[in-house]
Amino acid sequence: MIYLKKTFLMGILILVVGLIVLAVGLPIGYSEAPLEMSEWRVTWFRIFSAPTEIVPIDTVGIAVNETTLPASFDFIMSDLDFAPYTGSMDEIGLMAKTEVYVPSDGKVRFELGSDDGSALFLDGEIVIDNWGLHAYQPMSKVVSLEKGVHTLEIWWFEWHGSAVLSFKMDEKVTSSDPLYGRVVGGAIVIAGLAVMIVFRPERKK
Ligand SMILES: [Ca+2]
Repeated sequence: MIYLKKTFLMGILILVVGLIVLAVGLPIGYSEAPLEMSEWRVTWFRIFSAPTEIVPIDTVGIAVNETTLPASFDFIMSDLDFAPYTGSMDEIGLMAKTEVYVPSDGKVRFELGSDDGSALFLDGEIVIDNWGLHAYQPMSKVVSLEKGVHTLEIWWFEWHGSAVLSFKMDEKVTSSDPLYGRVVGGAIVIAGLAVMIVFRPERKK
């Protein structure tokens, strides 16, 4: 009899867990969908001074080249990589723009690294402030994005010494999936009810 009683209580416990899952969802219930990126459109600059505050590179330099770079969610350029575009490895900068199509609402992680300063903008709003004269340092941020097309822009400058620019972002958007929580929660509730019915206490005669 004690065994049956414990099993019945276990059914109630399973039922409660199922109801909680139904109410709050599951942290592991998520989906991933691939992003689509256009090629980067880049304007290259020779700069006259190292900007202490975040300003468009064209306010401290002169455009010397316009190119595209392949659409890439992950790239790193350093020192000699810049010379073909600017004719120099120092006192240079760039402003690069692209569009990203996000197929569903969700979270995306960005990382921007630079020597010297850089900034990342999403739809015109600053997301990562990595500005200043400094050795290479990466900075990252996770951002919630709505489904649709979003604009990304990078501003970067190199004054003296070594020069690096790196960019990384998730290639997939991670979305929480409420349906998953409901299906799993519903299944747990049914399992709890089944246990309660099968192991229900018998009435004394
Ligand atoms: Ca430098």
